[in-house]
Amino acid sequence: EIIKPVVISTWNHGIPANKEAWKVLIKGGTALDAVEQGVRTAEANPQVQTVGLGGFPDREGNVTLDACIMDHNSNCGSVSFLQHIKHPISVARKVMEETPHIMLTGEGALQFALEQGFEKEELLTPESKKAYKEWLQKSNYEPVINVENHDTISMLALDENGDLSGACTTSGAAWKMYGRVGDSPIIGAGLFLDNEVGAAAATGLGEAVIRTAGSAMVVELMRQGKSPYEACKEVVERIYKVHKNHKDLEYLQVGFIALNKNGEYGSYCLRPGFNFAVKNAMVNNELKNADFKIK
Ligand code: SD4
Repeated sequence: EIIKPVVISTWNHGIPANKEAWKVLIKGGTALDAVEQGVRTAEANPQVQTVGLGGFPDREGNVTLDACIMDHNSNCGSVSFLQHIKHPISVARKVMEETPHIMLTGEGALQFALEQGFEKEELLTPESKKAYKEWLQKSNYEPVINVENHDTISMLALDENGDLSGACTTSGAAWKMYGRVGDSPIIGAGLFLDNEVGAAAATGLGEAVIRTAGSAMVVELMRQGKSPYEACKEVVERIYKVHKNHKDLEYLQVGFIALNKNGEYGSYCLRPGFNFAVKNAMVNNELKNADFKIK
């Protein structure tokens, strides 16, 4: 029996995000609307210092945002290196629906957002500015595992109709170089879905997820018959193998969530500390700790 609707999303802020997404799903709304509404909660929350408003800046003090969205028809939209817009996920959706393209970046993305009626805002909050000033004293780039490269919100949903959608939005790795783009706006890396099979999304060090086409691989493994858990596990193990002798290993954390067409979900990460939130008719928006590779 297929348990639907269902929504899953990454980290603690998945709880309020799922709650919002559920309001859409329970009314028979689409997974697309659900994931957009869901992740907007994290974008708008200044306490979430790794997504949207209040995000940690890059090493020059700029808050730059990456986001993407994908629906059951494989339509997708994405923005990268976007500044001054609180809801990049909604801009990504506009790129999907209103342009002939998939991805807009930097100044072009900002210009498009303003044309679409989004407001230009200051996203660097006093708290994040303070953290930045503290970071500047040492200025070393070794992201703290589960802290500085964590908290991207990725969300996957299966609606009443049996259709999948996904969304992913982040301010990226804290203290990154100006212009750095991570996995989160890249379809196939930070997010991927195939409505015949399932959906997957990533969190963690984007460089590692891009190198391995992470989310696309998870979906492909589900197509070959693996459960969402098994598919996430195999890709994390592959990422570990690829990075065994890599300089990034020291601060490498990656985690995946996956959801298949039957409403089954799963997750796996490299190191302890990654959790995700689940809401369906059986699980009432609970946080679950992902199983991990490096014990
Ligand atoms: C990035 N993947 O920009 C993002 C950061 C992240 O959880 O996921 N944090 O590399």
